[in-house]
Amino acid sequence: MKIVLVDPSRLILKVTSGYLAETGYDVVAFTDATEALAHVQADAEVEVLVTGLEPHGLSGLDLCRLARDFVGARRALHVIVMSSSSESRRIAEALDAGADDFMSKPPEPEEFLARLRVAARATAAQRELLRLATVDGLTGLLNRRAFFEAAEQTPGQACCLTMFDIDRFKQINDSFGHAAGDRVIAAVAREAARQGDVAGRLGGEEFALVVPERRLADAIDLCEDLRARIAALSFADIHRDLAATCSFGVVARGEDEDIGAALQRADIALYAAKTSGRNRVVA
Ligand code: GH3
Ligand code: MG
Ligand code: MG
Ligand code: MG
Repeated sequence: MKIVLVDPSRLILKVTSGYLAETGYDVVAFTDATEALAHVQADAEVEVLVTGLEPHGLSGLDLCRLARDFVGARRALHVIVMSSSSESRRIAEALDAGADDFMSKPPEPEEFLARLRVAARATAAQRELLRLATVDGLTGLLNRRAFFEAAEQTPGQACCLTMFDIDRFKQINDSFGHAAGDRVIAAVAREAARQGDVAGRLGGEEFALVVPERRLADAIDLCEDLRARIAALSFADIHRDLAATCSFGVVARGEDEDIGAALQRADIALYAAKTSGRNRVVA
């Protein structure tokens, strides 16, 4: 677990970092809250922020607020405020500023370590909820909403997009059963995941991929490879006649075009791929 520790006292930072590191925690210490905030923002693996109330740069409460605002609900971050005063008003202010926990300063190792075990439980639960909310259970790809969010993060113009759909999938279900259909969906998804980091299952047997190519011609080549690999998949352990093909619509995303608009264009190209015979790539 990565911890960012913030306090103006170098002595407290040194002593505390010492026993946390001995226990196996990965600690980065700051006397300046602005630097600490930048570190929390830059390293998504930081899951615990521990701050005194009066570091350099920003107040501890402002650091809580800014760190909390930055991560929102998209990342697990457990914030602990430590203060030499344990007046109720102080504790309430810290909790209202976004802290999850409060402890006296300097912290007693036994208590601090126990509070970090609380932090580990809380962040593990939040990470699991985030995973359940973003990852499709059958395929391990991003679900529809998470795909849109992730794709929106990739700068426009730097990529192309494809939307693709399994051909005559209803027949696959009807002829070989729903479980076989699920196996086909999972196998198609595995091939798609090999082709790019941002791969999503938009619904049923429909997928989308951010293609890490700038030029439409290169994106078409990449989709053509993916199309051929899917068509070559064998499902002989289910039935020797079971096979799957996909139709693809590909677009280059415009500079300021949002993902929804680009995918709508990809869907139109996908429709053209379907009506012109299926198992093909149309741009
Ligand atoms: P087309 O070539 O035009 O895409 O034909 P299609 O049969 O694939 O058409 P359509 O998109 O209408 O059918 C999709 C079917 O996928 C309908 C639905 O029953 C089935 N389906 C949706 N989600 C799942 C799933 O998770 N598992 C299985 N086995 N089937 C699913
Ligand atoms: Mg369809
Ligand atoms: Mg289909
Ligand atoms: Mg479909």
